[in-house]
Amino acid sequence: MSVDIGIIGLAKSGRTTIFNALTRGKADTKAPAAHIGVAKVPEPRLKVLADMLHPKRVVPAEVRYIDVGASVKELAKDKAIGGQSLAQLSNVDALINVVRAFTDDSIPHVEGSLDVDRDITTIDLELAFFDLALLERRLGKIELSLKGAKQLERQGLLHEQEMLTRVKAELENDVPIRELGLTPDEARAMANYQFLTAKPLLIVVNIGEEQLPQAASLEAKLNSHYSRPKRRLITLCGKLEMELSQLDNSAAEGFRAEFGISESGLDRTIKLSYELLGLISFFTTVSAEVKAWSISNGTSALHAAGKIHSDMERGFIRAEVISYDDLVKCDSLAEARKRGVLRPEGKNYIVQDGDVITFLFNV
Ligand SMILES: Nc1nc2c(ncn2[C@@H]2O[C@H](COP(=O)(O)OP(=O)(O)O)[C@@H](O)[C@H]2O)c(=O)[nH]1
Ligand SMILES: [Mg+2]
Repeated sequence: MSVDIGIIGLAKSGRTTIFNALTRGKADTKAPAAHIGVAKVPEPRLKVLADMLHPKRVVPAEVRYIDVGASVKELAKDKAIGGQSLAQLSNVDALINVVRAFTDDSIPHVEGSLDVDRDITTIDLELAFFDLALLERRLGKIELSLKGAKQLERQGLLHEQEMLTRVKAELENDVPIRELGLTPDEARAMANYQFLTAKPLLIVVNIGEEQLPQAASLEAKLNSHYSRPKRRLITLCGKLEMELSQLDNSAAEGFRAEFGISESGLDRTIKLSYELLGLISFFTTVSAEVKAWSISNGTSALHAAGKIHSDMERGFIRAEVISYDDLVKCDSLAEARKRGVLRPEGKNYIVQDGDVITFLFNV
């Protein structure tokens, strides 16, 4: 399982440009088709571990970006063309909404004028609309099923009906599902429907190069308005980031310094996406490979093992765990073992960000 992030937004907002920047891709910005690409998750601790342990391979975690290439509205309307893209979109873990802020007279804005607030609202409405349609379909089916339902099934259906009716009322009042503060049980039940307003949302405001000096203040101003639970906003210069992503790292750093950009768009976007998704990293060091893995905060050692291989989960014996900081202090696993800081943990242990783990299992 990798982390999947869907890129949506109005046409000509710069979705494909930002997709290319994030994945170092060269997708044709003129082609309307969907694009899928992979980005390596920046993780500075990997390099430190590699320098210490001298593995044969260093394997970063990956994020998949999907540039859907059609609007949510179009996808929902036309099942025939939308089917596959819609399924892809429904499956993502988080969404990026690209909003145009750059000016370019040769590229007319689809709505006729530049208006960041309007465009943010437009996409919010499209997502809400999509979920409302889904809710209505499901509620209709429940209604039908209730007619012939036996007692036990009936209880379940009534419970579901009650929950969905509540969610629908909130959505109609412009409260997206991600802001409802659902209990973990409710959230788990809701996850099955793959509602779009339940997904964490990163709004990427695509600015022009000439706006770079104001990027930070614009971002702060917009965030004070749009930052909510599981929703954040950043400003990026998509076109420049795309050009820089095609250069090697040191050249790109040089240009960034000139433009006064402290961190790459890729790094910032992934970092924020991870925060929104509640993801943490852990590391494995077996078979001459140092690998980074992404899991949800709160995952047990057992499920973390299952993320690597289902055999590891099935035959789980125990985990040997050391925190990244402790390992760096000891400077080797052998020394850590000698000092007794490499500790055995059982299947219910909650994996912490930065844990270096060896899973023991038999199959
Ligand atoms: N001037 C300028 N043009 C941009 C910027 N970002 C994207 N564009 C251009 O806007 C057009 C639409 O971008 P594209 O990524 O294809 O948008 P999409 O339709 O949302 O996928 C392309 O010609 C891009 O080169 C930007 O930051 N500044
Ligand atoms: Mg495009």
